[in-house]
Formats: sequence, structure tokens, C-alpha cells
Amino acid sequence: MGTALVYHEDMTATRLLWDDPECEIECPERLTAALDGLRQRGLEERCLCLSACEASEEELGLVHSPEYIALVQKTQTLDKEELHALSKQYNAVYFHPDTFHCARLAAGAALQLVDAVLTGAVHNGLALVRPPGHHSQRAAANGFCVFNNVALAAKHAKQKYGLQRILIVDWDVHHGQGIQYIFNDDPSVLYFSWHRYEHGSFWPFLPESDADAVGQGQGQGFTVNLPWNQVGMGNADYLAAFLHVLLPLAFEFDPELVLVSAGFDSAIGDPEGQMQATPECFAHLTQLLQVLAGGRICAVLEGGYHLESLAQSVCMMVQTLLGDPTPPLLGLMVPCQSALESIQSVQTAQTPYWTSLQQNVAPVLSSSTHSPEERSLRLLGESPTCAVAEDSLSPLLDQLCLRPAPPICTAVASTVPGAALCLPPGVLHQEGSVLREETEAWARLHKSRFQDEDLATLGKILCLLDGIMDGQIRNAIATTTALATAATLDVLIQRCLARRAQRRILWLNIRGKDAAIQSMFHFSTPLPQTTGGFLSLILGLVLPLAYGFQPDMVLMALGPAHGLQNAQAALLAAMLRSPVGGRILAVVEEESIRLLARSLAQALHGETPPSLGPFSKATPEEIQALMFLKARLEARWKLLQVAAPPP
Ligand code: X5A
Ligand code: ZN
Repeated sequence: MGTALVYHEDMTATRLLWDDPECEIECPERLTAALDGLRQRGLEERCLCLSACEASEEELGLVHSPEYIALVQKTQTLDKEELHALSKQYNAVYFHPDTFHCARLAAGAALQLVDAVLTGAVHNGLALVRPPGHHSQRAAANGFCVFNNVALAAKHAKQKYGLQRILIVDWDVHHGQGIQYIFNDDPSVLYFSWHRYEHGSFWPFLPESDADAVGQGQGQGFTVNLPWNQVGMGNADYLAAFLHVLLPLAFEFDPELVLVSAGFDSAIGDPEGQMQATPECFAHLTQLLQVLAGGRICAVLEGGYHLESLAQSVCMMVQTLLGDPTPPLLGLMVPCQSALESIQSVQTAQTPYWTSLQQNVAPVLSSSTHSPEERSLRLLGESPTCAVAEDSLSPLLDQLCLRPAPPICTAVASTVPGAALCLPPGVLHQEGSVLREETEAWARLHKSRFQDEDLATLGKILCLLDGIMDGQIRNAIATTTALATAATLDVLIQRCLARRAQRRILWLNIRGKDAAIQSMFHFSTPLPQTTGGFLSLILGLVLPLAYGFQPDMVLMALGPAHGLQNAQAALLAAMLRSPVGGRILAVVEEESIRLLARSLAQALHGETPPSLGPFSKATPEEIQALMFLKARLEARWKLLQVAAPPP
């Protein structure tokens, strides 16, 4: 089980045959640049490469009218003048004698990818295609798009596999109005699109691209538009949109399949988008989606016109689909004012349809509340504006550093016999230990708190910590005896802090004991009992904090009274992998490990966590506790903001 890459060289055949500044960016080099990038990084050979086949006329008919299909077919025999004349009848479209063949390959590639994922041949995959699809409509080409590849994929998944809930995530910088029209009244397809909008002054200039277009009839609430009203949106803005809009709805929707309209014109450097998200952002967006639908993700290329930025972003996505850890995200994690206003507008429009948003009352910070956090905020500088820095591009693309994937994915050091833990295959038992002298020195520091028999375990745990810090081990689970837990955590933290290069630890202490101090770096909240409350905790609080803090490592401590269900622990671990590049050390007290080990190890190892169960609305008490904390913390941790403060 792996990642499929669907492609056919013939899709480089179609190209613009006359002068047209609007259309010239949709060029064959887009595909070759993306593919070369994948080859150079050794990613292509790690995928299951499938050669695209043309979609049949019947398959095209799932979305398009017979007349339109016949018309596109006819373009094969037209001469240049006739092609030009026909192209002018559509908005931002060019035809080429090979367009019909290429567009059928593109649609066919999307269908093959759905087949590969839904038959279980692969977990996920990417179809590298031209022409793109999301602007195409039942009987019209539009915006470089001829057949609507992703809409066809969704119809195919419904028709051939009987799927009832499909999520389409359209992160292309343009509004995929074609997809919106096709599923406008269909509640089985949740369509999410963010797009450059600028209050309607950006192509395709449609009022129905705004946040108040939510779908019609049975489909109300199943179209989700997030219009960006300024250019320059970056990593923090995209993350905020995922954490505060897309993911809450997606969890509530509970899709069986995720289709991604993967346009990379929303990445930095793109001449169309003028946005600032760096290529690594797409690794993070991909990993955040991987907790949905059992990890069944089919991505289909849409736009992306800056060849270097496109190639890097495609590599980031494929690397993440393959299961590699996410590279760190650059930049201050502070969404801009305009992004927050857009997020607010889509929340307002969608709240009637989604329980997960209804419980998301934005915290109101009264102006008299002065938190101690405000001072440290100043140190970070003013919040960035959404202006594009022209000369910022090449250094950002050059910086893209790829941490090699650690040779060991998940390691376990346990005081409990391995057989009792039912660990999934691929999880290794830690045999090594740090030097005895060092272990003893640490133990002496915490004299009264370690028994002799704890020393061997401590040595192993310290070795796990080193492995994670040195990039030898991606993540790990360790067990401790009840008596030694607190001291072990102290030693781990002190040892991390002693290493200069790695000093940011996000410590999640879930041990059923109240934390004593409340400060901006140390706070506690009760564990919600509802799925809605738990999701709000993760999406609305823990992940925004983790992304804002950008830790070198997450230390997840689970005591006997941790109160987490297995699925909750798995989801927490799986989602925390994103902000920390996978570097999680879970320390579990013996009493809990037999039940938890397998779920935790599976999640850390990259398996999609099991469902939390049916969505249940957070209780007023849970909401209140979360809002209280958010209100205290959002002055310092700007990703917590879900609403725009008054300008
Ligand atoms: C697929 C895609 C953009 C069309 C822009 C026309 N189309 N100005 O990115
Ligand atoms: Zn686009």
C-alpha cells in the first residue's frame, strides 16, 4: 500500500498556438517541471506509477453533455484559425488539435486514481494532468479547463463505489466554480474552495464565489467558499483556514474519500495568485487532510504557473502522501487581518448548517483585559500586512530544506513485555541505552524519585530522546512506572533544554492532575467528553498553539487517569505530528500502556486514526472552558484567533 502517481507524457502535447497573454502560462513545461522535481528527489520511484488512459465517452457523460463532448471531439480536425475562433467563444480557454486526447487522459487519470485508492491498491495518490479541470462546466470549457477531472472523479466514486460522502478540497487560487455548479444541490459532495477574490474584482469575477454562496436545496451548507480579499496570503492564513473552517466541517461531515483540486497557483511566486504560502505549507495541508477518510486522498493537479514553486509544492505534497515527516513551516504564525475577516465571513455564512461552527463562539476580549502576554507580543513585532514582497521569493524557494526521513519510524521502550502491547508491524523495540554514568548522574539529581530498577528504563528513554533529536528515530513511546513518571519527565525536559540547538518542547501533560500554574507557557483545561468538544480542543486550541510555538519536539505524557479514549489519543498524536515534523515522544505510565500502546503506535507510525464516533455537540461547559483559555491566550498565540479584532 503506497502512493500512486498517475501520468502520461502525451498530456504535454497541448499548447497555445497563437498569442494570448492570458493563456500562455498554461504550458507543457508545467508537467515536465513537476515530474523532473519528483525524479530529482527520488520521489517518483517510491510511487506506484500508473500510465493514464483516456476516459470513455460514457465516463465523460457523468458530468458533461453529449453535445459538448462531441464539440470538443471535433476540435481534433480543426485548423489553427478555427481552433482560435472556437476558443474565443469561451472564457480564458485555448484549444489545440491534441486537446481532446489530453483532456480525456486528464479525466481518465483522475478516474484511475480513484479506482486505485478505492480498490485498496494504494492509500492515496496524485494525478499529474493537463489540461486542468475545476473551471469546466457541463457544457463549457473555462479557465484553461476542458473536462472537469475532479467532478468526474467524484461522480465516478459515487456511481461505481456507492460512496455517500465525498469531500473536495480545492486549494487552487481560483474558484472552481465548475465544481460548485455541478454539485450545487448535492449534499453527498462537500466542496471547499479558497480563492483570490478581492471583493469580486479577480477572475472569474463571480458573486457566487463569495462566502454567502452555500449551495442550494438539499445541498445547502455543502458548498463552502472562502474568498481572499487581498493578495499575499501565507502559511499562517492557510493554516488558520484549515484549522478554523475546513477541518471542523470535514470532521463533522466524515467523508469516505477526499479529493483535492490541487492547484499550486496558491503558492509563493505564482503570477496568477500573488500569494505567499511556501511549498512546505502544502506538506502540512496534506498531512492535516490525512486524518480524514481513512487517509484515502486523491489529488489532481489544477493550476500552478511558477515552474519552480509548482515543482517544489508538488514534491512537498507527494513526500507527505508517501508518509515522510513534514518540514518546518517558515514565517511568523500570525494570520493577517484580511484573512481573519474572510474566515469570519465564511463562518457566519456556514454556521446555520454546521454544529461544529455553532459551538465555535469567538472569544471576546474586553478592552480592559490586560494580559501579561501583551508584552511578549511586542517582541515579535507588529502583525504582518498582506503585501507581497517582490524580492522575497528566491531566498524562500532556495531555503527549502528537506530533512531526510529518519531510518526508524516509531520505537518503543517499555517496562511491559512487548507481546502484551500488540504493537503494529514496523514498530521497533529500543535496545540501546545511554551511558550508564550519565543515567546514574541524572538519577542522582532526582535521588529520592528513582528506584534501582528504573535506571535501565531511564537509560533507554534517554536514548529514545537522543534518537529523536538526532533524526535517527522519528517518534517513540516509552513507559514508566507510576513512581518514576514525574522524575522521568523532569529529566527529559532538562536534558532537552541542555542541548542548545533544540529547546522548544511542547509538553502535553494528560495525567488527570490539574496543572498548578497558569501562565502563557503553562495552562490546563478539562478534557472534553463530547466529540465536538474534543475536536474543538485539538483544532481550536492545541494545533494553533503548536503551530504558533513551532516546537522541536512534543512530549506527550499520559498518566493512569488520562481520560482519553484510544481513538482520541490516536487523533491527538496523529495531528500533532504536523507542527513538529513527527518528533513526538509519548511517555505513558504502565497502568495505561496495555490499552493505549497499539493505537498510539499506529498513529505515530502514520496510520490514519480511527473515527471518534458520531459527532456530538460540545456542552456549554466545555465551550466555556475552551473560550476562557483562548481568550487568555490569543493575544500571544495569534493562530488561535477565529475572528478579526476590530481594526
Ligand atoms: C486552472 C486555473 C486559471 C485561469 C485564469 C484565467 N485556471 N485568467 O488555474
Ligand atoms: Zn488556478
